[in-house]
Amino acid sequence: MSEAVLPKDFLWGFATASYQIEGAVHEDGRLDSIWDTFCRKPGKIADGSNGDVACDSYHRSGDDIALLQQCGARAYRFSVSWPRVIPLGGRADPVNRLGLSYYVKLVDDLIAAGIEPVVTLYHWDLPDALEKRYGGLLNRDEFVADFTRYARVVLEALASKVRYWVTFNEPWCSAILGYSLGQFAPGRTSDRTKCPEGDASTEPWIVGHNLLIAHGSAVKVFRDEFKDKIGGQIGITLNADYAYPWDPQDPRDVEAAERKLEFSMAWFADPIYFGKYPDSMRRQLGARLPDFSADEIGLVQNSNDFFGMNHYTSNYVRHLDTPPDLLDFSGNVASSFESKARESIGPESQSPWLRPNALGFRRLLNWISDRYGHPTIYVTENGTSIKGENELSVEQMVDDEFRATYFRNYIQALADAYSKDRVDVRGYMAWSLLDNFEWADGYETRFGVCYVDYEGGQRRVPKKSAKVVGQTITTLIGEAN
Ligand code: GBH
Repeated sequence: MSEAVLPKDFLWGFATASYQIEGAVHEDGRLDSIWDTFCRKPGKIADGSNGDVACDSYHRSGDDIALLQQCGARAYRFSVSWPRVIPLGGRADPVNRLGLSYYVKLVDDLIAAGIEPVVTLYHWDLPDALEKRYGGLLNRDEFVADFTRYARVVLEALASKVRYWVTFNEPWCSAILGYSLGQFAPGRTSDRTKCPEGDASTEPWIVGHNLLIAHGSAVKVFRDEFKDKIGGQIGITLNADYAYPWDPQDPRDVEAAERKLEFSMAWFADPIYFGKYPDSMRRQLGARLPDFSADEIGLVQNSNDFFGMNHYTSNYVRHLDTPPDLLDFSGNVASSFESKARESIGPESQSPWLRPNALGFRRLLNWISDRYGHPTIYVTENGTSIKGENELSVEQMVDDEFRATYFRNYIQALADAYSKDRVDVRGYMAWSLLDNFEWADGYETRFGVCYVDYEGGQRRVPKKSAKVVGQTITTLIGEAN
């Protein structure tokens, strides 16, 4: 019996998101999300694909649960598709009981299988009707009211059974990729070769602000109306890459690295924990960064029961001597995979932005813990793609040593943060249970610990990494022999 490093009740498992796995986009009353319409635009998705079928999990939740059991998972993080539950999205629009019942059954089946559901309310699939009706996430009052009602509908159905709630997944991605770079739905940007509409100098900051208020409003509903049902906790999931200074001897690079973390994590976490945006953001963005009214900050401040964290990779960050560009969203820095001393951050994966560097994970856990007064952290996503994986035979694909090594190193880094650095990290969800629709990268990039044969009847085969996640964690919990 090995020595226990992680707590006995450590919550671990695997994560997915509705649009990436469910398919069945027009079944049982579901209407389009902004991702359905975005995928139909030419040139947006690498392989021209979409989520029409994906992993067909709408019809195969039994298979998914069987896989989770095979992997030994204690928890499963999935997201609810708003356009399935309220197809037209709005607070006066009808609830679709058929859509809702898919999630009720999923939760019941998970619990019957001994697996704790972790439910995300919003993982990027806004009802397209709301985008068309009033500009979606850009319209503060309408969006907040509609999201709040949607949250209440889902909570009414599930709050007596679900103890872990995430309001929004990665608001940074919704705001920057959706409204600055235009890589994600709705694809707005200042780049007129990509989209006829959008203003990347203002819209991302408005969207981020509106997401924070919508989060705070849903948390209030949860706490006022539902928390007493079975207790339970609610939080938002934020993403950031860790930032190492390019030249650790240069204080301007040390500052630049800090600033980049502020422009990613602290953009959302500072308002929640401190009631204000970071000074570095206010300084650079001025009035383009909205102000919180007293009512708004009353909703946002202290609205996290836990800190949800998604993390994949790290960068070296260098200061710039030129003034910030109007469209800059990173704190006027340059990011790279090589330091001044020519150290490489890590080996390539299939995703151009992702290179494994497990120490960065430990550092980021510490950065969050130190800055925000040692909050309870749940890691709600962590994982990797593999360069060239999609070109391999199935036999080769399931022997995913690169991913297995990634998980061993990252989980060890988490255990070090917990046991040596006293970071209060109590859960870990690997991304992802399944190969799935990887947004703008389509199906060419795989993140699953289980292989999915999209053309071959949706066969699912656990890869080596599926076992490694469980073995590594249970050993650290002190359960394995
Ligand atoms: C997660 O985001 C998502 O929550 C999940 O749905 C997704 O499948 C998973 O990652 C794997 O990608 O284009 O160079 O400007 C991860 C965080 C941050 C990753 C932004 C992509 C793009 C950087 N994402 N990043 S870039």
